[in-house]
Amino acid sequence: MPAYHPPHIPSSDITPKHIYLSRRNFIGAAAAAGFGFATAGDALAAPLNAVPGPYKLNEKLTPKEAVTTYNNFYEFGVNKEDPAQNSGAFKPTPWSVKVEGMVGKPKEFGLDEILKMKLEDRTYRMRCVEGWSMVIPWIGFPLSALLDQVDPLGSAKYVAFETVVRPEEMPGQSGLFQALTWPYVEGLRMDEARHPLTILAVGLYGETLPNQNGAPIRLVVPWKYGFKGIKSIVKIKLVEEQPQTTWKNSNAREYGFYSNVNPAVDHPRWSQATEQRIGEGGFFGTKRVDTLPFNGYADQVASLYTGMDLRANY
Ligand SMILES: Nc1nc2c(c(=O)[nH]1)N[C@H]1C(S)=C(S)[C@@H](COP(=O)(O)O)O[C@H]1N2
Ligand SMILES: [Mo]
Repeated sequence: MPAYHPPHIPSSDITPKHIYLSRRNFIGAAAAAGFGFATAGDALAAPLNAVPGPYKLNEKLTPKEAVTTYNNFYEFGVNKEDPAQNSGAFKPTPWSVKVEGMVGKPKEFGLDEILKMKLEDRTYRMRCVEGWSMVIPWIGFPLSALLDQVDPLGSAKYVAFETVVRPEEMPGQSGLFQALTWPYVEGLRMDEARHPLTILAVGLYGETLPNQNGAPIRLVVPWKYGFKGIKSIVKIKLVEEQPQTTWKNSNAREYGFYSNVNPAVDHPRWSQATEQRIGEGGFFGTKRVDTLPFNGYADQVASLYTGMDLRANY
């Protein structure tokens, strides 16, 4: 069982320094040597075909080794290396996603059907609320395309998402200490869910998602802090009231429902003005870059929040 530490403190702050450093050197050496850092969760990776999507990003991609070994997925443990190491028993197939609630045509989508959606390459920045970021080449499709198939009712105001609960395959969901309450749940307002930047991702770097990144299907909302990107989704429900969200339930003062990336609003325990680009300036390098409003997507999304107090609802 992982030792308890408060959520969202970088493991470098809580792990005895020599252990953290030796782990870091080990991972760094493996990545530098250029061999695929095989992790338990990669076993089922299969190539996926996708067409180029909109929103080109001219930024250096975060190395795949970092994207797939430095993760937050508390169902597999609270340390960054836990998801890659502890997700080998997780079975992302067979899989289905129920879409229900305030819709004219509720439907359970099988994974094969989902993989037949028009898949696009979408390279996005991802900014974790902890102060680090990556640039990830996702493969996915607009959430909107899935919603269109179930005829949302006009009365539906929000979309609620749920991660699978499988304590027998997800070691962070069993044992004495539970980091969060399960299932992990997230939500978006309908216009956020419908925004063309919002995708359901089924792959990264040209292949199906590794378990540690949320196989077989997860949400990606690039202008919000990473925790909004709920992984291994089994249920999507259209609802009238603002849904429960896991991190807000865990600590409402620190993690709001909206959680739009905002360098001007500090986390109560640290600044959000800059971020560490994982993989640049050395694998776990110290290069920090400025955090951008809405994570650099303000042109496209700021209008969703006209008239809203972004300081109170960061
Ligand atoms: N079900 C579930 N989804 C989750 C999390 C989690 O613990 N459980 N962590 C979130 C957080 S805090 C981040 S930063 C991203 C990390 O995604 P990545 O590991 O693919 O980079 O996943 C998000 N989705
Ligand atoms: Mo995060």
